[in-house]
Amino acid sequence: MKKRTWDDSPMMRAARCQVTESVPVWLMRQAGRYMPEYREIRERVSFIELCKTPELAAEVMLTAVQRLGVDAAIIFSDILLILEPMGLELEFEPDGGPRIGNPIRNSSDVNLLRELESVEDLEFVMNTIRYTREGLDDSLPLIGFAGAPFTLAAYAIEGNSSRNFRLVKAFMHVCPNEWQEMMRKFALSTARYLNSQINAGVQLVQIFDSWVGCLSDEDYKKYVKPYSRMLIDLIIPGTPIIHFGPGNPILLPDIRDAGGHVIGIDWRIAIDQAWNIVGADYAVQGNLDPAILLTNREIIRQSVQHILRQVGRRPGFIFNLGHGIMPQTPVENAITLVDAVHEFGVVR
Ligand code: 1CP
Repeated sequence: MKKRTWDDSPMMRAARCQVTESVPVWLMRQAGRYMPEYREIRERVSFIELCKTPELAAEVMLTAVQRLGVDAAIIFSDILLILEPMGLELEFEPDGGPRIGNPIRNSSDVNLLRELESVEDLEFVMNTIRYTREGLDDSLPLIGFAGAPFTLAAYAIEGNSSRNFRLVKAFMHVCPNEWQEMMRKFALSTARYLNSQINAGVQLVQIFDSWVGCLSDEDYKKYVKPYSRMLIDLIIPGTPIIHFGPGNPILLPDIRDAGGHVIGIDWRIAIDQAWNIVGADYAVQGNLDPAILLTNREIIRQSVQHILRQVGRRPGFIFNLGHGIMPQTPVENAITLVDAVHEFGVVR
């Protein structure tokens, strides 16, 4: 069978640490509230309904990809949707924040947490993948994603977005056996979910450990790393894995050792310094501060050049933000960023 052209795209090549003609760029949360087209759709449907309507979810992402001119699409979905078929009641409040109706607080809650045996209840995600892949240019890869066990546990225990993570940390230390059982369920369920996404047609997967930066290195090693590794080890070989755990650069060597081919880097550490820490055998993705997109064309272009200069010509770089794009971002500024990476990131 003839290889699809996405297989030779800058994004896929960079993920495999191969030389590229240009630096690939995509943005975390590239489809979202900062886009007028998205806000218009959200006036008609709730966020969860949007995720569960594959034609619409695909349209939202395809519109963003076209508007920005990025080098990859990510499925329009959410890391929290897996919690529903595992037995947790998920809602999004009118202000956008998530809420779990029956958070995990004790050992009987952990027993009630259902390991995902089949992805039947998440079939809408697989359909979003099919529709997005169908509408996407053959030259662009599609990224699937899921939350890492710790970040899922943080929402499952806290019950909402937390600032200090006191409940999840207390649970981890006070109930280590229940913690292990819960993390095992999240790791195995997420592996099944990501493998189904791969079978449905995504070319890479990204694992979001969005809140892991709240932990010390010691606690990461003891309570989190074994389960991130369990998950990553179960993913179908041959699919590049992007492992993103922002917030605490001290964790980078352990995040790398937990697994993945591309390590996501936030803006708290310089990209060249981060790459030296993770090592040249790994690709890296990052790391512009999303706040820069609230400034102006000149500052955005200079910031892009600065990062590209730090990276130099090392193969295996994927340009992205250090975390998700902010809702206040003017769309023109996001386009300016993508254009600047394409202008200055041509490898001559
Ligand atoms: O319309 C709205 O109000 C919903 C806003 C929104 C969007 C656009 C949420 C609610 N989720 C998403 C989509 C989404 N979420 C995507 C796909 C779209 C894209 O990238 O363009 C992805 C990859 C996510 C992943 C996600 N959801 C993460 C990991 C990424 C990160 O930013 O660290 C997390 C933590 C979530 C949880 C979540 N989803 C939505 C909210 C408001 C939150 C809570 C964030 C918090 O706790 O502060």
